[in-house]
Amino acid sequence: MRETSHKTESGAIVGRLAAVLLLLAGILLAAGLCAANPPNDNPIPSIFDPHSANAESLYHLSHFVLAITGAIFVVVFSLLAYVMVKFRNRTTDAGREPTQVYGSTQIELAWTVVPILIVVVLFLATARVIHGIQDSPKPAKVFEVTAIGHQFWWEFRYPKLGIVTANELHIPANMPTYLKLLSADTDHSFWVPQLGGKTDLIPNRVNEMWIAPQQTGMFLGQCAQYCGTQHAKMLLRVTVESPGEFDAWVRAQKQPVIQDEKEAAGRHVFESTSCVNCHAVEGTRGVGRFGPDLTHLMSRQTIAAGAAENTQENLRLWIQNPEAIKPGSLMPAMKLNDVDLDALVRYLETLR
Ligand code: HEC
Ligand SMILES: [Cu+2]
Repeated sequence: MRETSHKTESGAIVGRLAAVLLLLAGILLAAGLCAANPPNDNPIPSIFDPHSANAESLYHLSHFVLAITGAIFVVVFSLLAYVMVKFRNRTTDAGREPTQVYGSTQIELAWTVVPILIVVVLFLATARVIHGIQDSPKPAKVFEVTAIGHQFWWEFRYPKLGIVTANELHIPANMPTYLKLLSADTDHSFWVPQLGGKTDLIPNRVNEMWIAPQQTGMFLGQCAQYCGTQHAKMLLRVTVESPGEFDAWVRAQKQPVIQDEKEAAGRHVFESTSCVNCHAVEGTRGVGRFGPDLTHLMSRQTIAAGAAENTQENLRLWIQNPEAIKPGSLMPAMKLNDVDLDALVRYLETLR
């Protein structure tokens, strides 16, 4: 009689353990599939794949923290599992209470002192990495960019080159880039996980951060601070280029727009509607700074801070109804008639 009840009990425990293991295996498999197959042109912005000196030190720190917290997990989980199995309620216990233990200086000291030590170690390790990144001496040769957060897009200014662009940052690979971070409205946060940690962009304050990419390529990022309705579609693209490629990009950005007379009608639509109050296009009446600079719009792969690809269809849809692509966007629906809209989109497509 005793024997059988014992057997069914352990059977139930084994069954439950198997279910938990199966669940864990499923989660691991799903995570593995996600990590194993990143689409080529859209790398997963993971902190576990660093490509910049400062991102590298954060990566090592996160390994250290994960090792410590992982060890805590293993110890606590094993003790818990052991206690649950060993002291489970047996039918033979007949509802009796176990022996009660009141107060143990040793145990209380242990569970106070050990966590304090762990927290101090984590704190010191983190402080060391933060100090190493923030207070590292500025090298003589750096590249400087100003990034301005707007609801819900990024403005990038290259003061020494006289270039203004949006959402897609191009930087050279052969020197560190120092970013001056400003905000036009509310709190944003610049975060490209593979290139560095997060730094906030705060109104009326100048923050700084640096990245030192070790490799060319495109890296995705994201505003990491809730800044309003459309915070989620405030993406960032950083293209790290070889010095040659970067110079070619700079030359293209500095080239004056060739005003194509064939598209004069579209240009007229642009200049005679309120587009000019919010957008700048060099050599036109448009000098607005509320929205992205459109002078070299077609040099960008995406529009609306990565919310859509920069195609003719998307441009058309965007101007007619930005909400269709990015609900909450601060650009109003322009409600143009089809003839004007077509002419305007054709004109925008000449802004290379
Ligand atoms: C009230 C200001 C305002 C007006 C008027 C306005 N826009 Fe915008 N526009 C914006 C803002 C703000 C954004 C950025 C939206 C975002 O990404 O969240 C934007 C984004 C864009 C973009 C995408 C640019 C990029 O690189 O992401 C294009 C193209 C554009 N506007 C064209 C126009 C045209 C053409 C007109 C006139 C028919 C116009 N806009 C009128 C404010 C305005
Ligand atoms: Cu933001």
